[in-house]
Amino acid sequence: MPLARAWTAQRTTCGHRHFERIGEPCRSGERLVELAAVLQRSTRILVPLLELKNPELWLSGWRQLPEGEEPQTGEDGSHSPPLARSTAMQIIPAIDLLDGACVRLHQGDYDRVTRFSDDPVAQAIEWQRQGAERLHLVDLDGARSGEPVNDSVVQAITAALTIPVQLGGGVRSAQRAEELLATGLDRVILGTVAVEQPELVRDLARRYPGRIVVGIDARNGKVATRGWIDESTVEATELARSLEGSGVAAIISTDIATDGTLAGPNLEALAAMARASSIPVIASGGVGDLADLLALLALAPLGVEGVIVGRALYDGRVDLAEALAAIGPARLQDAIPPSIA
Ligand code: AMZ
Repeated sequence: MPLARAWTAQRTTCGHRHFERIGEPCRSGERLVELAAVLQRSTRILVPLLELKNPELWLSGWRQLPEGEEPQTGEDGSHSPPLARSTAMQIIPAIDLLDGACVRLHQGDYDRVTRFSDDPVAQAIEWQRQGAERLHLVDLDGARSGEPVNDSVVQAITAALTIPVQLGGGVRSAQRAEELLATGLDRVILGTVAVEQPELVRDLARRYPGRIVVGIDARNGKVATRGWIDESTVEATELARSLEGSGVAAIISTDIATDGTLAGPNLEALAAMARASSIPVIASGGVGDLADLLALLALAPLGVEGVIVGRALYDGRVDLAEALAAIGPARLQDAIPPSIA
């Protein structure tokens, strides 16, 4: 589909704003298109190409200008108030714990481990210092064995931070979930039991509103369990659909094939997960750079409200502060370069 030359945004305090396509900087795989604000000479916005190509993903308020209608210039040339921020996404750094250390696995494979830090508490404090608003913890030993293994580290991290912390991996009973919620964790993530004991998830979600999250980890569209070693016959989207109305706070949707690969998130799978229910979706797996995060932003209107970032943060490919400025709640529009002002 050819890209239109001009768009107009309607959801602002001052009526219509018009934008014009100014080029494709090809920062990463030609994913980004820049739109210049015609009325607002001082601002520029970056819109993921995916969003522009697929009108279904357009943010509310975007519409293509009708044929022949040109974007108008400002009457007095003065700066208008900034464009209303129509969307943002929470960026959640991940700390995966294996034998007390902070690691990343490649596609969840316990034989392909990269060790990033032997001091997960210091690492957690560092993510908080850099602006994280929430931390994602996984007890990888727990996910594999079904038993808690890294509790002392988890507790030290929770005690050291002021931001909310969520934990998944090996939470297989109501008692265990309740214990964790009582020790200062904001949310617990249930994966295997969501497939094996769906009633347990519903019961906990009813009793702990806003604090139960379901992790749906998919390989070829089917849910994997027990450290992703077992494969079920349950479709990931079907599981998401079945959770509608259960009261779970969010679904963390992980695409195992992309997890730990930096290859870019599986946007189609995420869009399908978001459409399967009205439960907010947190994207997990595959983020490799800032362009990936911007591409994900296009899914925000579908209900993707957050993204878990792991390896890309540890490798330094994504700078947390920069990512927060690009897609986080305080997301700013960048100043227009003098060459096109
Ligand atoms: O990387 C893995 N092999 C892995 C992983 N990251 N296996 C499980 N997990 C995570 C899931 C979810 O957050 O993404 O553990 C949690 C699920 O654990 P359980 O024990 O409830 O299935």
